[in-house]
Amino acid sequence: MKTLASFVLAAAAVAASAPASAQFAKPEDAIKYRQSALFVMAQHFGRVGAMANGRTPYDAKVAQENADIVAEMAKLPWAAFGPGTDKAAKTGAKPEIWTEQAKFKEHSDKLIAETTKLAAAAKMGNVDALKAAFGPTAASCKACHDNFRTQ
Ligand code: ASC
Repeated sequence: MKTLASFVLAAAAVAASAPASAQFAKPEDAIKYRQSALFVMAQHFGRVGAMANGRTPYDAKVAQENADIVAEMAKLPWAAFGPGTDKAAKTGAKPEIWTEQAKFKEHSDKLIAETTKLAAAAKMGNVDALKAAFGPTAASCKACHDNFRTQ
């Protein structure tokens, strides 16, 4: 009984530590999920960028709404790069994602940190703060693409 109880506790601990988003019915779903999350993030990041670069008029509320979405989306793709999701569907993901996992995680953590700062900057309501945060965020997108995505 003691053994069963500790097994149940251990299983519950594992389940609780895995994000809900880490569970996919099949590898193709994981690939579609991460590509979709990155696509949605890019759409909203593009809207922030247009304002940061003066291509569209600065609107503090719109900047904040879009930057918040970017920061939320930035958390999602990484759980979908699990084992067996390297080539189950068309993907630009390089094998290094799975062979250099610590380095890949550094890149995803960096993106999460930069997009969090971007959202905080957008909340300040001035375009200069937005501009200052946009560059480092775009650089973190690019660094990961340069290392881990086929061009
Ligand atoms: C974007 C977008 C990316 C990044 C990257 C930054 O707007 O879709 O993937 O910025 O181009 O270098």
